[in-house]
Amino acid sequence: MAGSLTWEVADGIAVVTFDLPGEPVNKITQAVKEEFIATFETLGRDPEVNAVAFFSGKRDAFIAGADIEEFVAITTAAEAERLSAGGQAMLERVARFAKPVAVGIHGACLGGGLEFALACHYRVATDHPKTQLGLPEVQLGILPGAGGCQRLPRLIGARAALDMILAGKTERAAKAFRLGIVDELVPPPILRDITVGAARRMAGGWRPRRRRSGGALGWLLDGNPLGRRLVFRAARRQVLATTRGNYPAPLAALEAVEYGLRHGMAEGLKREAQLFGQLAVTDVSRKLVQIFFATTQLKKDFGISNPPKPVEVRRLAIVGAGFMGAGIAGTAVVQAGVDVRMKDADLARVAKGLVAAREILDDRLKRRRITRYEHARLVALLSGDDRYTGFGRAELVIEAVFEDLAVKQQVLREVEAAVSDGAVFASNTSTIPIARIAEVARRAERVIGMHFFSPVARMPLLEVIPSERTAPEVISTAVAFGRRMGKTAVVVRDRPGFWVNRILAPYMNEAGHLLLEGAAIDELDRLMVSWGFPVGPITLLDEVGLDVAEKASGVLHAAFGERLAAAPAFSKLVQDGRLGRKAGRGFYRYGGGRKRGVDPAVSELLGIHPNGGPHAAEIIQRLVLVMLNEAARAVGEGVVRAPRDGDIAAIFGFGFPPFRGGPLRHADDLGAARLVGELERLAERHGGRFTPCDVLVEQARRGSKFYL
Ligand code: 3H9
Repeated sequence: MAGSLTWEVADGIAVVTFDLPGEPVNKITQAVKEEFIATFETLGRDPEVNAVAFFSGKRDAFIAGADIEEFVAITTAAEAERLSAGGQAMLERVARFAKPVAVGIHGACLGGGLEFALACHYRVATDHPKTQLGLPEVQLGILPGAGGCQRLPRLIGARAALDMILAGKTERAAKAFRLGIVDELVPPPILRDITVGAARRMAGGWRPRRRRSGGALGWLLDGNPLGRRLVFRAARRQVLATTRGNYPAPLAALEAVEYGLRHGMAEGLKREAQLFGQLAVTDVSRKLVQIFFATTQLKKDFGISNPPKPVEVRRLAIVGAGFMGAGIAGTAVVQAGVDVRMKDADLARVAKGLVAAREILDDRLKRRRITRYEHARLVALLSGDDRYTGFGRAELVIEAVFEDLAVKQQVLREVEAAVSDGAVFASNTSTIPIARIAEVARRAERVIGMHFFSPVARMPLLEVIPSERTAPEVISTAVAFGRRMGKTAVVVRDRPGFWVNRILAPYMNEAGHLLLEGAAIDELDRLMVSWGFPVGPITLLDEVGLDVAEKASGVLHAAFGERLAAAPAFSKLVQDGRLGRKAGRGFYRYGGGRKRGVDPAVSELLGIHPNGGPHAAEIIQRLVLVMLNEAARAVGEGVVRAPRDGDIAAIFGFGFPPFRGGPLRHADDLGAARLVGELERLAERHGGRFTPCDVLVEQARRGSKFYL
């Protein structure tokens, strides 16, 4: 195999380039590890070499970490521990290398890549947005196992290191510089010279002097054992609150850091490798790695075979300057840098939408994601009107008006009269089939669904819904533009509710049935949060808006009959003006931007007396199984093209617990035979909505699964 490390020596400095042949990114495989060792040995012996300057040969990527495929192939904890110890040993050689090593970082520097950089003696990074540094291992269910849990806290202090490691956070170069991970921040064209210069200075005896950021408080907390104990106690509390014991990696990483600081580097490394070994073979890690690869595959998948070249969108027009429209506008400007024109019925609404869109830009500025200059440039891209002016130049129009077929069709007619023939019309409907909306279209082949989730700036999913008549070029255009907006795009079939709302509906409805049987509002939420959802079903209803949920529910009921009829509980709340968080009152009360507890008036309104309802295990069983059953049924109808898409959409769309791998993986884990048995028993007691679907019955009969 061709080597991945090459070097040339000039003026006493060996300039080493890492370029893994045939791969889009550099990753550290077993073979690469051996090559590193051999290379450093050779350079160590070479009397011509006084120092090393290390770079990546990839255009915009430094090192993406250890090869994930290699570690998932491992089946025993002992083997994984050896892998980690091997990585540590290699980096120990770099750290103890007799000649100084400077590293020039441009592009993603993640996991084992950052661990390598930390072992080097001087770090220079470019200030380019693609330069990101981080230890994302816990997001794969493991921990930084090549010395990262030891070197990072020693460099920047326990508090800042835990902040990064426990959340698997990736930081831009400027932040990494402020934290002290990077010694120098430079524009890309001078990276090489500055790094080589640093190597040369170190060869001449100069040593970087580092002062930890964080001031007196930082010293108090990091610089002495008592302060550190406080830091660890707070971090542990925080981890338990966010993971609820469902993810073992952050706690293990915390232990590796703490153990190392207490017992010294060598003991810390040993403990780190042991814990890495244990984590690497857990089911949670396997599930998280599957999600990583599924997401990576989706980045390249346009949802159709032989996708035509997408239309390049430079101008986006949006109809409806409400919460969704403004969210789409702000996100499109920030992420894709396109010109955005908003239209609504009157100028007051347009102005409100523009302000809301601008808030997304302001937030980015506040979090230093964009500069003042970029902010000013992006703000200028937003404009609006109460007529369709400017629509003639848009390549893509997204409508985000009220969820009502007649209203959406009217908008489509008006837009078609205002745009060019080639423009794409996308509806942000959450439930109404695109074919129905397109019935009134003159150019139905240019009509598609782009279903964003709320809040648009934060939710990572986009459902793209072509109708039978949508042209392939329109599909690739919608997917490509969704990606430019930073979304994971999943192409789904044009059935009512598509995928996400289709499988959420029975879950929400079941929560309504349980309420009427006496389950307490906050108890339902608490149970599902402990099962792994970010919020429970009742809070989710309040967030989505009860009026929106009622509309969606009406469409699904009409399409699928009694099985998806809304629980009687919800319409009473809508009639009472309880529309959820946006109205300041739903099941919960809201004030000052915060949730203020369950509103006792709701029980009275619904005529219910919370008495605990069914026991906890049954509540969870009913809520989960009704969703899995609907998901399996929708797969049978071809709503998603592959189980992978269904699982990723559920995880990214409404936070189905990632450690369970998604509803279809979870169904596989439980097994169809068990699911069918439990659903049948529930159907006997609670009615036909639990009747197991044909897909599960067939799987149970044949012993098959969603995933091979
Ligand atoms: C680790 O380091 C453990 C150590 O602490 C201890 C060890 C002892 N491995 O995403 P893209 C593939 S754990 C294997 O489309 P982008 C990816 O699957 C690692 N493969 O590009 C895809 O393959 P294909 C911690 C990897 O520009 C191709 O490269 N590191 C790895 O959008 C292109 O990827 C991470 O978790 C890998 N480490 O984004 C970082 N990385 O072409 C994971 C990438 O066959 N990686 N591939 O479909 C990323 O976050 C992104 O890939 C990155 C580039 C930001 C680097």
